[in-house]
Amino acid sequence: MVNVNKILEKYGMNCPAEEYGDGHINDTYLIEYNGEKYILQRINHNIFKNPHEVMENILGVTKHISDKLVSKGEDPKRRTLTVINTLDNKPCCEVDGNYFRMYNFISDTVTYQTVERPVLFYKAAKGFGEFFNLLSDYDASKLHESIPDFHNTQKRFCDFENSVKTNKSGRAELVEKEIQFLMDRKHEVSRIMDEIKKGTVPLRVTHNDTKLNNILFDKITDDALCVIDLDTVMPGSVLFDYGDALRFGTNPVAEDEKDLSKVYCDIEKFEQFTKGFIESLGNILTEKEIELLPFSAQLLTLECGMRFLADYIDGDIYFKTHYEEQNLDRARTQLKLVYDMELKEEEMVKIIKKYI
Ligand code: ADP
Ligand code: GN1
Ligand code: MG
Repeated sequence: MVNVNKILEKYGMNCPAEEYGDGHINDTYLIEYNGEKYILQRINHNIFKNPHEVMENILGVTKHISDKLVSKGEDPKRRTLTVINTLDNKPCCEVDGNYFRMYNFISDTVTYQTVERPVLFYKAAKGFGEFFNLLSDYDASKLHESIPDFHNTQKRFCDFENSVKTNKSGRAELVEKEIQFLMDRKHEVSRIMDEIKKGTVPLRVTHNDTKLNNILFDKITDDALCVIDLDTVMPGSVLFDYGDALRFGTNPVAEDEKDLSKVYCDIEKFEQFTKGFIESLGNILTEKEIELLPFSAQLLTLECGMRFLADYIDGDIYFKTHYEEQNLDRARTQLKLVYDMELKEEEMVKIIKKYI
């Protein structure tokens, strides 16, 4: 348990902190002090090994976005995160071996855990698209790689095979069917990385964690207002951002739904996201990127399922879990989604053609 008073002292604040949000990685708290709200976060340093570098990335990226919005005559206050410095002017502080940062709380916004209405997903795509466009001239060499090989699915597959071999928790025997599902797709896991190596899929500045709940929507207009969770902003492929958003948003139920008959890729939602994405970025996509759009949804979903399953086999050491089999439930929804996306590939191609 963190000592909130000791952390807030660093900011000259003294008030209670309330646990907040549904992230799998960091610990998030809502703070209310002198009538103003703030977000306090413990950066998970087992995952982000260098919190100072993460903060450097975030400061660079948010300043770039803010400057650009100002130059367009727009007010950046609710459109990008603002890091609140400590009393000694630092963007994060260390307390008892943990690292904390604070942001302004962007009020009158909502986050969604599922796409409640298809149009929300169109708006999400526009929001991520705008984020991406604002960063299109950001110097990628200024970014630290906060998690190396984050979407290197081939490397992730090797890690997964090692988890199965090591079988730290003794759970591998319980999930032979799921392991086999992944093994059957081993030949596909390097498809995007191979194109990156060839140069047919360019590296750009990408978000890399485009889950629906990493975007704040305006409570009144439902417009996508602000892209958050910037820890993984790194050079990557736009296919990672497209595929990962579809992984989370086309599934009509929770990521850990136990009833797999409820889990499928909702093609109407696929269409809404694709429409918004292509409207925002269609003119910059290469031929190879366009060709790989439907596959990227499958691959990013497969990758995430593989990570959940590996973590289950490793004994739940990476993703936060709230009950015993949660990582397994999460892995199963992802694999069911992959299966359904594979069946719907032709439909996806048709939709993409309609908007390109
Ligand atoms: P994690 O890395 O654990 O996913 P996030 O940065 O995504 O953490 O934050 C978790 C949740 O907290 C978000 O989904 C969002 O609902 C809320 N949140 C985070 N930052 C802000 C902010 N600045 N203003 C309002 N809500 C926020
Ligand atoms: C994690 O931090 P959060 O909850 O937005 C994870 C993503 C996964 C996602 C699965 C740094 O995202 O890569 O796709 O869970 N983030 C990290 O829900 O590993
Ligand atoms: Mg998040």
